[in-house]
Amino acid sequence: VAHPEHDRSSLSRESLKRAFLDHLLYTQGKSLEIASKNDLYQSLAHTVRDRLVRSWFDTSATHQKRNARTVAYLSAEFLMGPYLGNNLLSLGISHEIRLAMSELGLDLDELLRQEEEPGLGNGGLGRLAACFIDSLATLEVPAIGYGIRYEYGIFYQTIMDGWQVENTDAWLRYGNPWEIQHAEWAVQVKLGGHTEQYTDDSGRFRVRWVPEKTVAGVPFDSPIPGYRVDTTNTLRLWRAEATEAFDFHTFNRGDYLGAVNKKVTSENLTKVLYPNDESVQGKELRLEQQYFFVSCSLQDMLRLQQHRGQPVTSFHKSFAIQLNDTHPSIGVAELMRLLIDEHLVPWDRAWDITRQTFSYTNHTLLPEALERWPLELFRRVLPRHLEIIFEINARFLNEARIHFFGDETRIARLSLIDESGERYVRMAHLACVGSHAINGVADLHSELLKRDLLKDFYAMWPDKFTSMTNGVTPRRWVALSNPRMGKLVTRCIGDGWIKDWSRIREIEPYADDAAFAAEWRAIKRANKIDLASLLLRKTGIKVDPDSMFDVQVKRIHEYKRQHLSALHIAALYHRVKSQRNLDITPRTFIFGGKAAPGYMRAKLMIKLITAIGDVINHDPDVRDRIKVVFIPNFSVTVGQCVYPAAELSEQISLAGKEASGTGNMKFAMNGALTIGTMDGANIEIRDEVGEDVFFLFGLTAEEVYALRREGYRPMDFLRRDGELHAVIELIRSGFFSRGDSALFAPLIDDLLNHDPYMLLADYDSYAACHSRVDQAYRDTQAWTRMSILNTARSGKFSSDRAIGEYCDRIWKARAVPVEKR
Ligand code: DL6
Repeated sequence: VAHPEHDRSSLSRESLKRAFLDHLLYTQGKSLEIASKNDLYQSLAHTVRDRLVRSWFDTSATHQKRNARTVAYLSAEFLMGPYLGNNLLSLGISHEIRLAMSELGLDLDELLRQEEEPGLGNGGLGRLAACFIDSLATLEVPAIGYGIRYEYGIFYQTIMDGWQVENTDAWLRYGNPWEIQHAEWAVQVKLGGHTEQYTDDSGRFRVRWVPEKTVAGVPFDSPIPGYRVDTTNTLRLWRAEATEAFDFHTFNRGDYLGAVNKKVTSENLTKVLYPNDESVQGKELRLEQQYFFVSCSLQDMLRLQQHRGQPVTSFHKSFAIQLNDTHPSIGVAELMRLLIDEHLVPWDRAWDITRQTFSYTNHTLLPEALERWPLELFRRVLPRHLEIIFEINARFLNEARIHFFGDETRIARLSLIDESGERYVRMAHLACVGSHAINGVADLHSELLKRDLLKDFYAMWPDKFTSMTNGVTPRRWVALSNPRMGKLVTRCIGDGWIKDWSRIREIEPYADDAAFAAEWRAIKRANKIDLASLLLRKTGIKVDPDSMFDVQVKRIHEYKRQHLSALHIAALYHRVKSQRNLDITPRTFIFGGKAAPGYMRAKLMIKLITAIGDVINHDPDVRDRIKVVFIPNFSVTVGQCVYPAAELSEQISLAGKEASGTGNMKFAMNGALTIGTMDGANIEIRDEVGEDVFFLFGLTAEEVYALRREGYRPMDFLRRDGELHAVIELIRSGFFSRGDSALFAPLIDDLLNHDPYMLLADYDSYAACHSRVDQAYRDTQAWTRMSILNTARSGKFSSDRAIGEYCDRIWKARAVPVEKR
């Protein structure tokens, strides 16, 4: 972009340096001599942000002028990862900035490490949202990501005496250079109170909501640049603030402390991210958070609609709203409220608009993750919405009765209100009824939705259902995380893969090229050395970069079965101890992930892993052939170091439980082979890469159901397997817990008596599969070949492909190239 030297857009090295020093002086108030590392980082971040502003501006002007259909991605979580590196990549100035910094005596990598990652998400769902908005911008599709600007993101995890300890994540401590606050676009959000009926001037019957309180929503915008295109979309996150009117009201009554207290209460709304990924707790604050950001976002879209000079009745032509799981599903009732109560649109017309606007993605089959709100709590927080939901439900059930005449059991199952005991509002049902499209996130998951969780909706509206397999962005997960591999690939096939990951297929012929394979191996080794030094820094554990790096990083959950891996590691140890000279492939088992703070079983699983590791890592008989490391505070930043160094990717959930998985894709792109079950997107990964490039084990979803139907008895499986029996006895005896035989009893008793995730049923097959992995790894050339093929055939798993499908099949949105001014 050839802009004058003195403006804030120039990309020349000299002006980058000048701009950086300028920000150091005028934004941070420091000189190079006295600047802290944070000052330097902030100055660089501002320098880079300046360079995004023009295209950001041009993008919104183009979208407004063209009245282009805009995708609004509503998500309670956006796990963005650090911005600086990604923005440099998108602008194509990483190299120039590196040189500019080094001419000033600074190291770019050190500055990159200063960034506090905004941890505004729990895991898969939030990270998917981040990949999707990256792809939307890169594909030049008009889009806005709407979410919550939590003051505290996901907790910071440390490990003390082998246990998870949670610390607050004050990510905003030094300010966030990537956001711009737009107080002028603040909106008001009502909460609580009651409703009143009245007749308007034209004699029409209407309802007015008299809230108990009103909170202001203030937008904070961050630019989301597409990769090497002129499009820069927006991530708009809302912060709750007390409204002035409300403050004065209380203040004037002389209740100063009360006013301040209420101000604090209002602002609590966006204080903290709930740290549960697959379970809901029915907390009032959580419902308020959801409603708050959804109402802010819908009001904002209606403002934009007016700004574009469009009538509210063509809202659905201007916006396609995606509900990222049920967290924003209150949007269905809120859009109805805004249309009928505030814009006086008749019900039928409003319902038509609403249904054409929304679509819903389900991300989980786990029953404990299905959001439902006790009716009385819901009424207390959102009295008007409850009335609207009752009306939607009455009309919907009338329609359902035509489909399922006389089948009242099914009608009760379909209802938006669960009346089987205490009454609840079922949010997934609201999302289904109010959307024109419903999708799962991998083929198996979408099938199971149709067959099981949403079968009644499927019977009623089969055409609404579709499947959209997840994807991840190759920009962050390869270009940025694995620059060594990126360089090699670019040298061989050009850099087209960064924007079109399907082109990675072009490296397939190199799988048989000895020089390429040698380089591939050397890169993996260099990445392993980097990870080994990170592990040493974070845990004090020294690992051998020539051992196989066998990795399981993801949220800690029973269904993901980190404890299956723990059992297997303990069994290997048992084998090494009982056969002194056993010839095994040296392995480093690397774990990482957070457990929800109230999820005791998951926290105990972390303790089990670290306890087993503690014994193995210190036993001289093992002679470093096995190492076990739990890397604390797994995050996007840590992931960027882990995926490129992994050789084996553990994707071992019980079949039918993991909706898709996206870590499995990041590993595959970076050349790690998968050991996995037929679950989620593993199935499609195996289809793509080939069954000989995938280590498959375990029951299929069908077999899991059959076994459960027959009556699963875990002990039947234990008796068949002597080694497993010995391992379980070892754990139970307190061998890994300094003689404390009670510590792991809850885990072990559960395995023996219930084993809801069927570890014992899958154990033999898992252990046998690991023996195959062991053998395969010994043939270095064959392993390297598999690794290259694995990456070469991972083209399907880009979020660009996924977003292309959403645009074509659900959103009917298209690319709108930005006009530069
Ligand atoms: O779709 C993204 C991601 C999937 O890849 C994971 O399989 C799934 O577990 C995860 N789901 C959640 C649960 N949130 N809710 N509800 O994070 O979504």
